[in-house]
Amino acid sequence: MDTSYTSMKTVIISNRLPVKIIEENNEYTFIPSEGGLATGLGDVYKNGNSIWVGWPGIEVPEDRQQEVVEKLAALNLYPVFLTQDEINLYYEGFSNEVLWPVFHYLVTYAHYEQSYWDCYRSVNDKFAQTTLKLLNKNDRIWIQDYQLLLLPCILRTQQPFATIGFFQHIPFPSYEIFRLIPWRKELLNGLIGADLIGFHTYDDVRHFISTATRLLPVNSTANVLSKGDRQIVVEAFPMGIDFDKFSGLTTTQEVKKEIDYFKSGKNEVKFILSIDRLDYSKGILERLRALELLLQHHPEYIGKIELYMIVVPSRDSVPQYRDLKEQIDQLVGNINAKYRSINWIPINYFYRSFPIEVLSALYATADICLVTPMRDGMNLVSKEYIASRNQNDGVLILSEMAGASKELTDALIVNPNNLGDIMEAILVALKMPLDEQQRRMKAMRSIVEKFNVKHWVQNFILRLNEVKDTQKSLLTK
Ligand code: GDG
Repeated sequence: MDTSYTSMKTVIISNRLPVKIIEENNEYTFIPSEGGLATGLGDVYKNGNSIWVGWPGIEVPEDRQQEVVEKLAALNLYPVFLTQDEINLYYEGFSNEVLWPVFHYLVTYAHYEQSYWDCYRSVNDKFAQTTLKLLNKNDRIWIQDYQLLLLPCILRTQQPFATIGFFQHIPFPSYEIFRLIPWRKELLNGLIGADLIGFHTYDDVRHFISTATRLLPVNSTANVLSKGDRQIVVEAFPMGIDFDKFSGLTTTQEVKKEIDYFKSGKNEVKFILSIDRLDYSKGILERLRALELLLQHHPEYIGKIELYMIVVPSRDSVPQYRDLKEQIDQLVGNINAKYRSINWIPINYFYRSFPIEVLSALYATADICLVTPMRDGMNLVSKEYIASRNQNDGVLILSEMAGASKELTDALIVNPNNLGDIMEAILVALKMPLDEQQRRMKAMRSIVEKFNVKHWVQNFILRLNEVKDTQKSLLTK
């Protein structure tokens, strides 16, 4: 078994490359982005001869593609160029209007358009063609997420002995939900081209195995599927965060200044934080309704609590996201109008993103972090809050539907559909004695610190090597 996880070339493939693009004076500049996945995989693709393949994030005219290829190659990144039509149909269409809602159990939001599916197939094929040109015989391939479900099988067909891992960042639904998709068998056949398939939780693993064995001619023993002489291992790899980064940020001068600013004049007010991308899976409306319920039934907290709610713009060309934004605006407006006073407002609502330093100061200042998604593969915000609590105080309220709830059992766990449950949890959090906060936070911090994003990457890659070694030894017997 290979013990050094960076010693062999890994080809990482994801929908988006980990870069921010700036286009100024007809010139492209690419800045490596520092999202969770990019940080975790940094040790892999920034070192040695490993590479990352993906869409650069904008439509690049044909006559400028060579320039982009050269600039990205300097960062070990290789672009798959997509047209605006492809982005509309493959990404916004099939990925975000079929797979995203169905995998998050919101089946009535799905649009089963044949044109979306046709384009999803052809774009997965495009990713395969770019990858095959860059691939050498012994390379290890690691595919990320639901936009590329067909890619494992396309690559396997071309390279029968390739080492292929796949990780899905969003939930895998139960069979009864997945079976609704018209192209269900094609999707599953695509995925089982991989040697190792990873999900955040054991529940996702269970759902995938039961779905695959019901819909495909495969057998399963525990968490291994077999098809002919091929074996496919399916396991849980709960993703972590860069603990040191979030813990360290709160001690920098810049963040300390922001923390002082947030705290000034607010000694009597408890501060509740919520941070999400705009998405119907995140339970934003329900969270607001729970806060409204609290203000209605516990008027003693009027003037004593404030919610800071950051909603990061996302997918706003999809109609359901636009509707959701309007509903949030309206509900926030109603609650604030009803309960605010001249010098106090219950909800400080921001529809934009902030620099990481502001985020860090918010995490470090918030007495309570309220994370109540209807469904979430993992939810990294909950882990970032914990990593930012260097004094071991603060309370995390966490939905049982988030993958993170399986690890962070010392949070106050709630059912996000039960507004009374969320309200009660906020009341418990507001009154929780410091020693209890510290006991819970310490336990969660040690988990988030140990199972960080680098641990996640290393674990997946080592397991992929191990699975492949076992397969090879079975084939030579
Ligand atoms: C998908 C799955 C799974 C947010 N606001 C700002 C900002 N953020 C960053 C957070 C966090 C990330 O965005 C959000 O991550 P989540 O995990 O909470 O959610 P998704 O985006 O839906 O991610 C999810 C994840 O993939 C990983 O597998 O956990 O279940 O849905 O890192 O910090 N960052 C900055 N400014 C903001 O205003 N800089």
